[in-house]
Amino acid sequence: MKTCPRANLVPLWPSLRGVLPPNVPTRKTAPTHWPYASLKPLLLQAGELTPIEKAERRVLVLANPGHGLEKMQASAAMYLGMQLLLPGEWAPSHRHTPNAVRMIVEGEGAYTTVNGEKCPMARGDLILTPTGLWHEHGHDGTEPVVWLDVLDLPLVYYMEASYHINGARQDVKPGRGDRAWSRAGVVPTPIFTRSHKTYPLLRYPWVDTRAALVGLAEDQPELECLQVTYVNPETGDDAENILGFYALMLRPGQTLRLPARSPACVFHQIEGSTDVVVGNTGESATPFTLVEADTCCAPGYTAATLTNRSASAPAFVFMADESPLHRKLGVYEVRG
Ligand code: 1HN
Repeated sequence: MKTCPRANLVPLWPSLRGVLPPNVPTRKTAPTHWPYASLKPLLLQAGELTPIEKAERRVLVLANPGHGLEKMQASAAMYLGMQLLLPGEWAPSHRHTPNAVRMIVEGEGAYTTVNGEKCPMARGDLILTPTGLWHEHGHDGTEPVVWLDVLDLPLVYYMEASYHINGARQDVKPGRGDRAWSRAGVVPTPIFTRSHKTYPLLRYPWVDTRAALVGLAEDQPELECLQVTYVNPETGDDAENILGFYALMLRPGQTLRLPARSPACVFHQIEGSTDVVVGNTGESATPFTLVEADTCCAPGYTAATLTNRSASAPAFVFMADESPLHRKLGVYEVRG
């Protein structure tokens, strides 16, 4: 590129097509599969080699090669990491500007305390640690616990708005992040709700999410896309401001085509096994097979086809995407 460093000026015209390509944006996000079977031994090895006191958070980042591994990005706006906490360990309290969620992958007995609410971790649970809320992790159990962290870190960092503050161990208050809103349709009466929390629900137990999906499937046998969205139950808005979170059920043997949409998307297998084809079937399509605890990602403006590999049992998939961000910015598109 021709530049004029003395005046800090560059001509636009040689780069115009590059920054504004015809019809479809250029995407660095490559379809990528992170099998849990190859990740887990490395994470356990990190557990032996790296004390939690040194690491603060013991995480292997699921980095997208299209962005360059050192960028620690799964997509333009999403960060993914697998975190390991061993029995008795404690990851100290801090808060930061990026929003995070954790999807619990395996193990029992660990918890995240979020602004004083001690949220127990069980497989498939979703725990929110939104922007600005104190959070620390502890483990009273006997087995290693692993969870998937999903953050909007790449975006917040790009905005030059990413920073953290360390804090003291939190005083635990009553509540465990989930109980005030555990039944849809019967909610705490607003005039008596004194807390006025920005994030009224911090923990979404998998037993309830799974039951909602199974109930939806039984109630609406014609419904093709059995998907629920993790929302703020008070407002109905997405649970967090930048990334969206969803759980999907595939009926036995079902194939579901998800249309091409502008946001990039992450798939994580909670139960069962799913064939994922990223892109339109044909030459450019990338196939992955997700077994339990596997994770993959798809770039934006790209269709995906999901097939439950079992003919007898449902499959359950957790999804994260950049939809809330795209909608707020006015760039959200469905291409069909
Ligand atoms: C973080 O605060 C956690 O609290 C995990 O467990 C991963 C990655 C980047 C920035 C902050 C945690 C993180 C993180």
